[in-house]
Amino acid sequence: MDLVDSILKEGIRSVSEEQYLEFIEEAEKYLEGKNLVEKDWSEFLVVGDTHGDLESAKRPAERSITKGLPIIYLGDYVDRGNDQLENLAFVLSLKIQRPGKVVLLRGNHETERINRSYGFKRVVKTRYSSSLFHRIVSLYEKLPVVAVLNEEYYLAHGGISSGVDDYKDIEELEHREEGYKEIFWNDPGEEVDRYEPNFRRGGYQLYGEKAVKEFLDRNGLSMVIRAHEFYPEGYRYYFDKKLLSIFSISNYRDGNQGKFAEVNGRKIKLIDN
Ligand SMILES: [Mn+2]
Repeated sequence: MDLVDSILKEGIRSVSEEQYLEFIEEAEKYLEGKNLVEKDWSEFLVVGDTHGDLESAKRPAERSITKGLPIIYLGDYVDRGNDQLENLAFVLSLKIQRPGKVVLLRGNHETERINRSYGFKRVVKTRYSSSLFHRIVSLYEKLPVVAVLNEEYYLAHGGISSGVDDYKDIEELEHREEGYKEIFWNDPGEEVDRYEPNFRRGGYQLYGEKAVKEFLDRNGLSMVIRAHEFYPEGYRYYFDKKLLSIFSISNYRDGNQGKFAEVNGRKIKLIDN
């Protein structure tokens, strides 16, 4: 029985630290190990934040397998939820099983600093050890931050970065640079022209309609799809539908409805999760 089967049938208690560690090492071989991935997918599923909620990661995965569609997760797999180690193992197992049809992007919660404050470090230390936690943190470095699909869609956890004009330059960003971190921290702002400091996040940037349209035009792209923010209805369009923001966890707050997206060419269907 493989590790995810054990987790699904018998719970994380059935998995030893050594087994989890071996699984992380195996999964890491399948990750791209670069900042930017480009795919020619014209039909695909997109999933926003799942934060340790295994059910919200599983439902879109089942649809992607049934329909034979590739799937991209926009990051934030851990912190907050009840199944953090389980959810991380689940999405990594998808990558191992269908490496060319699954992309896992890095969210702002795939960082040591945030895991220290929002619960994942404690979860890993309580069940296993801090050395396993540090091994997982090093795996985060292998996750891409941006996917460009069909030379049309720009996907990232937070969105565009004030440091990046040409998306091809993302490949060269160092992980300690502000321009790299903005990709998984920034938020869109209706009142913002181009870029303004994002006080709500205690740093990074809000980006506005002009910044998005100029970025898309310059790069010959048509749309940004991102996650990173909660909406009761599970999604919100911004900037004349040049940007779609998705949140995929249901019952996260006050019976909210999570959504994921099914993209087919220019058509986007939002599906209850
Ligand atoms: Mn986030």
